[in-house]
Amino acid sequence: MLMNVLRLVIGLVMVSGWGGVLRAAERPNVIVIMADDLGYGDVSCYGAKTVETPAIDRLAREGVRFTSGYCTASTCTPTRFSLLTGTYAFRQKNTGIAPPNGPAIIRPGTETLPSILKRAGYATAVIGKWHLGLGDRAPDWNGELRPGPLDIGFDHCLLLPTTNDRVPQVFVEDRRVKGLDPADPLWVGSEKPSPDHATGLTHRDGLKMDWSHGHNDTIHNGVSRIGFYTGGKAARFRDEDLADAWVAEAGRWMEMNRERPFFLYYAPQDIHVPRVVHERFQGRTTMGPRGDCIVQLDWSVGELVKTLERLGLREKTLIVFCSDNGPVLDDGYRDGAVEKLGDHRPAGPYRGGKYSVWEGGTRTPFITCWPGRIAPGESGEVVSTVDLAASLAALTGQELAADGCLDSFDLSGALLGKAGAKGRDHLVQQDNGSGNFGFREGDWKLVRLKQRGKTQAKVSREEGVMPGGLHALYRLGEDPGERRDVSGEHPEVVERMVRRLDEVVGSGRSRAKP
Ligand code: NG6
Ligand code: CA
Repeated sequence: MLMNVLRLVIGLVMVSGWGGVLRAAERPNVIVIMADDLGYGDVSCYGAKTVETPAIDRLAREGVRFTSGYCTASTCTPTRFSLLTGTYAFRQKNTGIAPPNGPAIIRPGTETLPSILKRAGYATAVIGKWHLGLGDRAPDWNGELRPGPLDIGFDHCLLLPTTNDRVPQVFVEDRRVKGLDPADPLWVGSEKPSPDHATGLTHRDGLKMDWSHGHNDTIHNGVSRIGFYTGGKAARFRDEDLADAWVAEAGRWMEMNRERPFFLYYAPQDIHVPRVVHERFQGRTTMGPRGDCIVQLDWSVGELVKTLERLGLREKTLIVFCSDNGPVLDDGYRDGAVEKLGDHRPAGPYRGGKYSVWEGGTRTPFITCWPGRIAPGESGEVVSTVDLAASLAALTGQELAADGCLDSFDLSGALLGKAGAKGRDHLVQQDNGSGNFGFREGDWKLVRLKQRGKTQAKVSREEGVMPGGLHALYRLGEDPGERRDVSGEHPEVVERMVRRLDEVVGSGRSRAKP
């Protein structure tokens, strides 16, 4: 009898992840702030000295600062795919960096974080960078952009459709390009539309920010981009105004939904290239535009918190702060990020950054904050953005579809900073989809390359080629910078981890079948 009760209790603890199911009245608003290209070391609460981030630091001070918080991939599209679906992106084709005319990657009917919270009675919105494609085969820029966020669980959206360095520079509001004049249709393509179309190649001298690689197609706002477009002039935004636009829209939407629980996926483009901040933030740091972007990002976070305070919602709101991939310096524009870096270490103590499967690629700032409910502190538990779906489902009492959220674990206890609650016991790290993987199990980190040679360089643009063969093994505790490959000393660990990684990748899911 006692054993049975014990088993039941243990079972419940395992199932609930220890966060417990909250009664409807206790369910918090949830804001997931996902910064773009922000590295582990880019904010002062994670060790930055050259730039100050008081608003983000405040979240860390009043919440849990995770030291092993991860996104799933070292580029944007796969991380955002897995944030919203609870499934690793490598399980689905075409989840690498989405092109300007890419179709919707998350198909209607997929179990998603917003659809789960909608079932729980939440109002749902995404404001900011999308980069998960729109439309069936391609976006119909002058018509209905369907499917899109509204078909996978969001009630409302205001989007930067792809990235700020990819065309077009327009907002998408719900299903349409915002402010589009039908008399001036928007055309987007991958070929130069006419011989006299001005580009970053033909008009390089007049650019306000020069490019370094790629990014030399259509010019808008003095900056040449990836891809071509014409028309839609009235709908185009200035890069300088993006942060203000997101903040204003988020404020308006939260106020409108103040009486209901809401879920806001807040996705500012900061600090992605081209790094063009509002005039009032220009020159605010010694690091040039990259530093200024961090200041602008921090300002936005502070504004969101101010809005919550004004609406009396601060204690009713769980904020998760994270990033979509690790840092990069020169990502295609000559903006001084390399030259003005000084002592700043964008990835903190970690190796690599954006595009890599070293720790710097996916280990990022990760903070949860819910005043009154989360005791402030620090956590070394391994948590990932892919776990938000199952964790928030558990907190709000929602069952996950059996065939959905295939890699999402209920870590609600760890995310709420509960003493003794465990994070993940293993974690897969991917890049843009080359087949290279990082695999963490406790203190062990395996790096596995798909091929020797060409793909090796891709493991890290910044920090070069992995010496030796296809595998490397590191002990993160004593060697957080992944410098000393100990695979030769521990072949049995390599073998075990390779087998487990194969299992996770090959079995189609890592969340147990219900
Ligand atoms: C790369 C771009 C880079 C950035 C990245 C996507 C070039 C040479 N590089 O292809 O600038 O846009 O895609 O970044 O074009 S992400 O954060 O959205 O994944
Ligand atoms: Ca990114």
